[in-house]
Amino acid sequence: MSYNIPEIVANFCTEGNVEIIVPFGSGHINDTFHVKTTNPELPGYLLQRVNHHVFKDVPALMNNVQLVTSHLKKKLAEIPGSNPTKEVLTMVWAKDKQCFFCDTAGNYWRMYLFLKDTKSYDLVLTDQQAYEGGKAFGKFQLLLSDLDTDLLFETIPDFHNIAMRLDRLNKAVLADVEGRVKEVLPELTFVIERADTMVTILNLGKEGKLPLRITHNDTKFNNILLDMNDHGQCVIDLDTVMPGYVAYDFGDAIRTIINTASEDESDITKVTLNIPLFKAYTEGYFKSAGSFLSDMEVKTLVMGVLLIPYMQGVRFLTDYIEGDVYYKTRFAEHNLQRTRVQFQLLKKLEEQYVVLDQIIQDVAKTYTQLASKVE
Ligand code: ADP
Ligand code: GN1
Ligand code: MG
Repeated sequence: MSYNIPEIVANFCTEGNVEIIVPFGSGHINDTFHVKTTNPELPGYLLQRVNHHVFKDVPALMNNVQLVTSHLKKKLAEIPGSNPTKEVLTMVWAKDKQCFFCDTAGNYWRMYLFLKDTKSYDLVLTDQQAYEGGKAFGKFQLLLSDLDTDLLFETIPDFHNIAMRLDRLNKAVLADVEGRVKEVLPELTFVIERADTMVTILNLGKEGKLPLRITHNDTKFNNILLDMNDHGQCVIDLDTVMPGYVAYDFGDAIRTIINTASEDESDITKVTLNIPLFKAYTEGYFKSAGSFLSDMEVKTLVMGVLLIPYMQGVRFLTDYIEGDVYYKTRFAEHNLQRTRVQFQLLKKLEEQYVVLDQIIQDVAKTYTQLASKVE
């Protein structure tokens, strides 16, 4: 799809003349562009078309983003040495005084200040990056822990509800619109074998044993911007910030950090676990979030580490069976390849379940001991 981007940019309150617009990032849902201006002093802008087939109520979503970013900026302003402009996304308003612009074709656009001298990583390379990622997502949850969850609109209902995801997969199998079910029987067996054990977090939540907090819900590692020294700078991609369980955010981050292969690797033998990166992320996460996590939340973190690759595999598989209607794909079996990577990752994680849980419990214990010494 091509858009008249200069015309769209003209609807926002920008400074300087637009010089060049480049497609940006590797997201699967929205379209992102870096808008550069002729003024070298200005970092430019980040323009995004929000996918309104996925996010059915973009104005309500943008209201969430507005609430979350202003809350984060207010909280950071109280912390000495913080820089809210660098550490939180800043929205650029449209000329009609809304925080988005809707074009004549019904596409929704939004703009942020471009954060220069930052990097996002699809694959994590060093322990420091993983540690900084954990610190950044933990701090994000901490700073939002006093924002009323009721204020946030659920941008995708039942986003991390595994029972609903399995139901959707079941319906896709029954409809089999593309005739692809016959190709994925081993994957379906894999899903069925684990379905009963994957509802534990959901059930603990329903029983009132886990608090609903404001969580990010898309903690892929590339949704953190690191600065040029690999320090965590800003958590981005706020479309799915809504009430959730911390184990979901933990599991999604680990899914993208611990895997030595990319999310769509064609050779699944390359999927192995980098346990030092797991430990580093866990340490960073507890450094920021250790003060507010309940014992039950700590216990469920390892369950999130299994659940999220499972759920992600279920989602890719459903999309494959439904004919690739949700995620951007570059070739016919892209979603199937992604599914196989998630399921291979899950197999490896299952083998190391005890080791991973021990690391979490050790880090939690160290954190509690240190915290009690400070008191
Ligand atoms: P998607 O929903 O498609 O994943 P993101 O909001 O994550 O979109 O943005 C895509 C990429 O654009 C990010 O991975 C990051 O590299 C870059 N990016 C996003 N926001 C900014 C920003 N404000 N400044 C600089 N780069 C950004
Ligand atoms: C999508 O937009 P992006 O690429 O950051 C998806 C996430 C998945 C991820 C898998 C709204 O995230 O839930 O975990 O792909 N976002 C949505 O890579 O569905
Ligand atoms: Mg993203």
